[in-house]
Amino acid sequence: MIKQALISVSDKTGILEFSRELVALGVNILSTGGTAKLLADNGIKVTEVADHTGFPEMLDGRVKTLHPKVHGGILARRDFPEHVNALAEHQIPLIDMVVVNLYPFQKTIANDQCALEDAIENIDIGGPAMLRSSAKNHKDVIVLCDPSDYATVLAELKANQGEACYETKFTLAKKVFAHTAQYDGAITNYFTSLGADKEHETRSAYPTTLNLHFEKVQEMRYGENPHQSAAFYRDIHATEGALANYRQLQGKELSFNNIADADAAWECVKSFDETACVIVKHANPCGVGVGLTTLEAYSKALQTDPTSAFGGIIAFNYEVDGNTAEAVAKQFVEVVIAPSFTDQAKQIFTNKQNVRVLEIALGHQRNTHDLKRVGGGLLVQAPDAKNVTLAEIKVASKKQPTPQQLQDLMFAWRVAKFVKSNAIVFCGNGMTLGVGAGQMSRVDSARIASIKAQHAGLSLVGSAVASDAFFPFRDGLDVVVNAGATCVIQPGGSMRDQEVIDAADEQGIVMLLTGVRHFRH
Ligand code: 93A
Repeated sequence: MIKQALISVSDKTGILEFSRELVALGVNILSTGGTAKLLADNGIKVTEVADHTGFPEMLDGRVKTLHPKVHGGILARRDFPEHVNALAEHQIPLIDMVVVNLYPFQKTIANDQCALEDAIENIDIGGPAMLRSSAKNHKDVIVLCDPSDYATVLAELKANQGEACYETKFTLAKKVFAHTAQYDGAITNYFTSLGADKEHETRSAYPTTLNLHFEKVQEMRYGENPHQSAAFYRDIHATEGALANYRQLQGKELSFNNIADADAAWECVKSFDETACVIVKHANPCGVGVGLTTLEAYSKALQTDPTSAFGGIIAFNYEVDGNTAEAVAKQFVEVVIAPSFTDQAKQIFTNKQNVRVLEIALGHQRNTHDLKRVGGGLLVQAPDAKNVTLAEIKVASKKQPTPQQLQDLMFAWRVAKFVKSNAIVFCGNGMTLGVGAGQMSRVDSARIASIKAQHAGLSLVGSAVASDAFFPFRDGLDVVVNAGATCVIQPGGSMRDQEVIDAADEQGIVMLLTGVRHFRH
């Protein structure tokens, strides 16, 4: 039966209701300045920590709860007679519950203009000390650092004569250590991001040590291959629109490869404003289509490469209706992703229980960093967020593009960004016609893309081509033009740009330069 709780919170959400209920359970409440005032003003009986310790809050609040009468009451082992006797000798009452949330350090530094002085004042010292003391002694102390836990803990206390079971206390303690580690990580990242100048006015996005915070979502049966163990972690800052915030409506558990491919499909489909469908296999789009309906977009995406689409991951950026679901359910599909599904669509998928159906809100959340693990290290970069606008694109050829060619080229360029390098993408009429991905030479990607279109029975006559990086020689260009392309979009920037542009003019095709490269590995 808990008798005494210490409450000291910066985020005062839900604290009045919670404290009131504790008092009703007969709990004595100790509290710090601002929190105590709020409780007292609302008619809740409370003892100030300063009155409890006999020591005033001092140094502008820097020392409020750092006192043996607080930490002794939390840390004493109730089953150790020496501990119990020591408390009696020094007249230290037990504290059975600690409710603390910390000075808002992360929120303070989120403002780029935040002064070092401000950041420092928002480093909580007493709060983490109490949280850690309680979490260490979780066998006897209930510790809460998150307002969203108040209701469940209260319900348990009420149902259990003012007690919480060991499992609950352990779970809460685990949460505390994760929370204080993350808090300290944020401080470390901030300090190590400060410039060398005395006022630390420059702040880098890349601190000298990186504290990343991910929480486990699930463990998988295996990783990329059955002999590799694996788990999926979510960035604790992930918001709506992030793949990691998926909601699975049905189907088997997602595998490692499912999640990797789902991410590729979701990132690509999200980049379209019009209704789009992206089919991914082995992390590459094997078909992309846009249309007036999700069904039209899907039919186009499927046509590009029906062979590869078998067992693929299919993503939509608009609600999936019954007609589309019916068409999708006819093929072997591993995962279907959309912001939402109509009831009819959901019903249709229930007949295909193996299909994993994911709903992800359509937020434009982007990771702050792109991470790539290398032996003993980590490569960190800003994500490839660049989307060129028409105004930034130059026509390099003598021939000017028609409006239809421009539209096809912009579509092709958008897709190429999501295809592994070297990427060559043939498109036309709002769909991909041939995708050449992941080759070590650009000319081979071009050859593969045209062969794939042939196999799918698609004509490349009058098609548009995007190349994710410049053509180092004219050979790649010759391959796509001989296959039927009449317009090409590429970054430019090669030593031999002139040779390639001359080739375009010689062949009488349109060539656009974006000035932006989209390598993806
Ligand atoms: O400045 S502190 O590091 N020193 C302390 O001794 C201390 N004790 C509690 N910050 C301290 N706290 C923090 O005060 C708590 O973690 C909580 O965030 C905040 C609540 O203050 P108040 O009740 O005055 O609003």
